[in-house]
Amino acid sequence: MFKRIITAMLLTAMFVLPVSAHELTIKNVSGQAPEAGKPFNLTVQSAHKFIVPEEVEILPRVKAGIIENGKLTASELKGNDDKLWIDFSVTPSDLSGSFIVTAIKDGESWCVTNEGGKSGARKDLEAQGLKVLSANKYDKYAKAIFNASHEDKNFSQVLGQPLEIIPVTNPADAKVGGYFDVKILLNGQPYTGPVWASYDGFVTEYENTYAYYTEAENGEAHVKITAPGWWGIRAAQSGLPGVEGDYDNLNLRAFLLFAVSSDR
Ligand SMILES: [Cu+2]
Repeated sequence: MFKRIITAMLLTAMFVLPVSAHELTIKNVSGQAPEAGKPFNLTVQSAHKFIVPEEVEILPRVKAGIIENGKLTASELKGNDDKLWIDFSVTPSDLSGSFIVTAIKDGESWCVTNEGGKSGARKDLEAQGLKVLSANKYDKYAKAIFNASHEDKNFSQVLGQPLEIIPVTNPADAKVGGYFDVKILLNGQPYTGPVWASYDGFVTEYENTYAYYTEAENGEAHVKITAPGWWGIRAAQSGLPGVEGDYDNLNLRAFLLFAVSSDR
């Protein structure tokens, strides 16, 4: 009897837990323009709303920096407890074209247990006597394009991230009323699945509320641009195979961020 009540409680706990996690994004909050050889200040944000900072991610699990010559130069990260974001800066060496900044979160194993949510490998928590109902890893990838220019090709670089949104449209050519085309790869293969998009300021009151929804087919998606500003396109893949004893499922989240100019 007692056991049955516990089981019922655990099942209830499972269903009331939020299914959507904080999304990882990047934003230039200062409005500073990048200059070659000078630090360009940015933030890594984690939130349920696009794009309202909500939580300082756990620093050791996050890496962020500029991609140059296909290589990530990791920046020093500083948690900002007042603003609820991570401050960092990148120093672009060349501004003849666009440059890519990425932020990556290694989610580690997150378990739902009989004593609530806990981080740690399934086998370690079980060894402590906990009942593990589910063990999930949420890895997140944000990729932002800055200094877009018409002649540039850098924007379409493929970084090889497990879930990656690659612009087909040059952000410099993105305009209100037009489509922004992307290619989405899941482990290097065309992704088929949901795609959301929104822009800074669209909805700040409600969580998980996006301006646009479509589905990628064979790795292709088309997002209609409806306002100028800082845009984010998001894809998500849940339920990938996990690692025995560590986590049952791997879940990937990706965001592509870029600016749409108002004067086109
Ligand atoms: Cu969350």
